[in-house]
This record gives sequence, structure tokens and C-alpha cells, in this order.
Amino acid sequence: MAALRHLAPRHFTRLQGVLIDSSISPQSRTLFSSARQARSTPIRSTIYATAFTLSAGLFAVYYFDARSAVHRYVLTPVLRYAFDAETGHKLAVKVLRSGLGPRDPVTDDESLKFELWGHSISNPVGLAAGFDKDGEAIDGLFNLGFSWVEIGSVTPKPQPGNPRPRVFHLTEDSALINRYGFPSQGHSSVLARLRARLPSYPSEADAQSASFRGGSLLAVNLGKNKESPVDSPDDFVAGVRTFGPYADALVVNVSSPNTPGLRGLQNRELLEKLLGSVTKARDELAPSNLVSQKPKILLKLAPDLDPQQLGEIAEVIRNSHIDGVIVSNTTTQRPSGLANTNRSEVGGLSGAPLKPYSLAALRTLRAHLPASIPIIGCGGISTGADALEYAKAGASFVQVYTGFGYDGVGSCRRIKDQLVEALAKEGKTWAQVVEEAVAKHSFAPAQPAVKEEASTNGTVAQLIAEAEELKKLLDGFGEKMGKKAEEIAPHITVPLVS
Ligand SMILES: Cc1cc2nc3c(=O)[nH]c(=O)nc-3n(C[C@H](O)[C@H](O)[C@H](O)COP(=O)(O)O)c2cc1C
Ligand SMILES: *[C@@H]1O[C@H](CO)[C@@H](O)[C@H](O)[C@H]1NC(C)=O
Ligand SMILES: *[C@@H]1O[C@H](CO)[C@@H](O)[C@H](O)[C@H]1NC(C)=O
Ligand SMILES: *[C@@H]1O[C@H](CO)[C@@H](O)[C@H](O)[C@H]1NC(C)=O
Ligand SMILES: CC(=O)N[C@H]1CO[C@H](CO)[C@@H](O)[C@@H]1O
Repeated sequence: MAALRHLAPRHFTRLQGVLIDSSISPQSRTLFSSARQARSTPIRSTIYATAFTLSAGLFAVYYFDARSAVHRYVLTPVLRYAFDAETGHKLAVKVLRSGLGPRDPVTDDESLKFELWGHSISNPVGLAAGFDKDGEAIDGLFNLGFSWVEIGSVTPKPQPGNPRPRVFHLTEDSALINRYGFPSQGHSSVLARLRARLPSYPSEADAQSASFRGGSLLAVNLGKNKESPVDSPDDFVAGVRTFGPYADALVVNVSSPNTPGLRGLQNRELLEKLLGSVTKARDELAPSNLVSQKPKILLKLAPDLDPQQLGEIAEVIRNSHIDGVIVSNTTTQRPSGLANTNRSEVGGLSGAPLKPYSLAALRTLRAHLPASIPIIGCGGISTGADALEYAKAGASFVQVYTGFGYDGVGSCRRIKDQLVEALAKEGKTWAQVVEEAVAKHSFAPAQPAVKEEASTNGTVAQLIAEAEELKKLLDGFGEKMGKKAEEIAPHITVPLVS
């Protein structure tokens, strides 16, 4: 500040010197003359001022429109190159939190609408967990056009996560590797933020969902503290009790690569216990005066489970009161095609290279879960075509993270526009595509029971047919017998068939 004060008068003096010096160079003369003209014609300076204000205003309009190319091609890459991955991310959250973030200015197309748990959702593009870990930018994120914002993972107590650096860009691969280790400000900070968002007088429409916006849902991803026992559901149960009244959905994970799936009775029992405790805690929540429904419970899975493990998990889910599944978290696998040398960093890989793994896990799981349990697709989605691919595999809607990080604030709008176009080409709505895929690929409950029914129906029909044959025969026989009997003793009838 002192330096500025010191500098400013000197500059001013020099400028004044240029303006009044008669022995000026041709260049300064130009400067001089234009400056004098500007000074001499107030109208012109007004025009300059207006032009400046207008262009600033235009930039603002451009900036506040999330679709603008400036975000995708200028601001987002600048953010990426000017800062390390984590600082860039933090800055983005700060801007979105400030309420000065850009907005999606377009109403969602009718073809994107779908129904979920009795809610009408305006589009199928959600934000995955991990971007807004502490629930700082919820409304800024909804403003970008997401229909689902999932904050977290939130751990009961605050924890710092792993040492930095813990996020790595693989730009050529459109991917990220992270080993954040769940840094979290803890339940009470995040709860305070959720409470601060509550409208003072929730209207009828508001009360439909914890997002307090029509057509969109708010989810909280529940985490476990590092020092908590691996096999205890307590942290998740605490999460349900804390966030239940403020969320439309709560997400618990069994996606740690350290838990090697569900092989063996012990792991199966562990999952049964976890799902049982969490759904029980939800059922025991007092009815909320804010949100009309109790929160749905979702399970988030890793893509690194093999088909047999997924089958076992699905069986446990079918016998639980879980409302849905998110497939998937990041992968610990490293596909051979990765170009960036950051591929050798330890952590979870996300973005484009994750897509085949997530899709494969989703397809397997869809075949093991009945149509009544929705699956949310996540992993490597950055275009409308990606989203549609997930819908055709039976995902009810999708989530993005890495694609959003690379493409910037307009990413959600762009995916939606591409989807509208792709759906129009197919002559279907999102809901129709999903409904067809789910009907086709889902686990058909009690397959053998259907067969039994069919064979039972068959047997009954056969029995009836046979009985009718028999009845005819007997009728005929009866008639004959009757006649014979009449011949013998006309007053006696033989009731052979009643
Ligand atoms: C930097 C980073 C942090 C993440 N943090 C979390 C988290 O805290 N909890 C969680 O459930 N998933 C977390 N994820 C996983 C994402 O929610 C998502 O499942 C995964 O990145 C796959 O989607 P994508 O390919 O679109 O990024 C994180 C992902 C990234 C890249
Ligand atoms: C690896 O990731 C770090 C952190 O994002 C980044 O600074 C570095 O440039 C990346 N390396 C390469 C080769 O891209
Ligand atoms: C997701 O995967 C990463 C690494 O693959 C792992 O550290 C983490 O525990 C998993 N679960 C969640 C909820 O992110
Ligand atoms: C069996 O019959 C019942 C009752 O008529 C019917 O609802 C059901 O669809 C039939 N099942 C088959 C497989 O035909
Ligand atoms: C965020 C979080 O709590 N992740 C957990 C996912 O589940 C595994 C196994 O239950 C835990 O070890 C992780 O800490």
C-alpha cells in the first residue's frame, strides 16, 4: 500500500509532464493529442466510458452464462495450468460458493425429465461426490444446471486426509488420479451450512425436496473417520441421524479397494449388518417438517469388483431396504493405454479411462437387481453420448466429476444439449430409453416362480380340458345308463354327474 502511494504521484507527475511538455516525440504527441481531444470533448469521454462499461457488462453476461466458451477454453484451462490441481479446485468451489458463479440460463428440455422415488427430476445429469466435500457451494452447483448435487464424503469428526500432493492430472487421458483420503470438515460444520440454507418459510413446492428447488435433489455422501473400526457401521449411522432431515438421499460406500469385495461369509455378514443398521437408522428418523420424504439410502460401489462379487452384493441388496446403487467410484486399475506419466501415482483413477470398467460393473449389477432398484451411472461421463450409453445399460441417471473438472462450468449444460439432440434422433425421451433398458436388462424376480406359474396354468388348463372330456364321456355314459335304467325301472334316475 505504501509502495503504491509512493508510486502513484510520480506516475501522475510524469503523465502531466508528457501532457504539458512542448518538445514531445511524435508518439507522445499522438498520446497527447488524443488525450487532449478526450479532455476537450466530454461527449467523447462519455462514449469511451459507456463503451468500457458495455464491454465489461458484455463480459459479465458472457461470464455469467455457464455455456460461454470463455469458461471451457480460457478460464478452466487457465485455472488448471496456473494452479496445482487442488488449489484450482478450491478456487472453483470459492467462486461457486460466492454466488458470483456462472449460471445455466436455459430451462431443461421436456425430453430430459424423469421420475425417481416419486420426484419429478428435470434432467439426468448430477454432480458426483468429492467436488463439494464440505457443502460450501450447493446452490452455486445447482445454478450450473445439475439436477443432483452430492456433497461429501463427510466424516463424523474433521480429518485432514492424506498429505499433498494427492490429486494428479492426466490431461492427455482426460483423467485424474486422487488419493485424497477423505479430507473433511466433519459433521458439525457441514450440518451448520445445510441449516444456513434452510428457507425461513418453506413453501409447498420447496418442501418437496431438500434441494429446495423444483426438479432436483440434494444428496450427502457419508464417510468414515480413518481411525474408526473398519467393520463398524457406527459412523454411517451417525451420518444418517445427522443429515437425514436435510437430504433427499444419503450415500454409503463399500467401495474401498482395501475391502476385497464380499468373498466369504464374513464380508457378506458385514454388508448385511451395514445395510441393516443404516436403513434402520433412517426408518427411525422422526418425520421431518422440512422435507416430505425420509431420505433414500444408496450404496456406492467400486468398479473393481468381479462379476461373482457383484452378484453376491446384489443378493444382499435384494434382501435389504436399500433404495438405489451408484456405480461407480474410481478404479485402482490402470488400463494399458494411459499416456501421462502420472499414471504410476497411487490412488483412484477417474475420467474417460474409467468408463469401460464402470459400464461393465453397471451391466453386471443391473442383471442382478430388480427393476425396482434404480442404478445411478458414474464414471468417465463427459458428453451426451456417454450419458446415453449409461441409460441404455440401465442407469436411471448419471453423475459427473472429472469431465466437469476438465470442461468447466458449462459442462452440465453441454451434456444436456447433446443429450436432447441424441434423444431427438432416436425419437425417444430419456425416461423411455431408461424404462426400456431397465425392463430388458434387469433381474427378473423369482424367475423359477414364473415358470411354475406357467406350468401350473398349463396344468390347470389341461385338467379342465381333461375334466370336460371326462364329463362328456360320463354324460354320454349317464344317458346310456339312464336309458338302460329307464328300460329296467323307469322311475329310477342315476345321478352320475352332478
Ligand atoms: C478428486 C476426487 C475426489 C473424490 N472424492 C470422493 C469422495 O469424497 N467420496 C466419494 O464417494 N467419491 C469421491 N470421488 C469419486 C467420484 O465421486 C466419482 O465416483 C468418480 O470420480 C468417477 O466419476 P468421473 O469419472 O466422472 O470422475 C472423487 C473423485 C475425484 C476425482
Ligand atoms: C502430474 O500431476 C501434477 C498435479 O496435477 C501436475 O502438476 C503435473 O504436470 C502432471 N504431470 C504431467 C506429466 O502431466
Ligand atoms: C473410492 O476409491 C478410492 C480409490 O480407488 C478409495 O480410496 C475410496 O475409499 C473409495 N470410496 C469412496 C467413497 O470414494
Ligand atoms: C396364469 O394365470 C393367471 C390367472 O389367470 C394369469 O394372471 C397369469 O398371467 C398366468 N400366467 C401365465 C404364465 O400364463
Ligand atoms: C469415504 C469413506 O468413508 N470411505 C469408506 C468406504 O468404505 C470402506 C470400507 O467400508 C472404508 O474403508 C472407507 O473409508
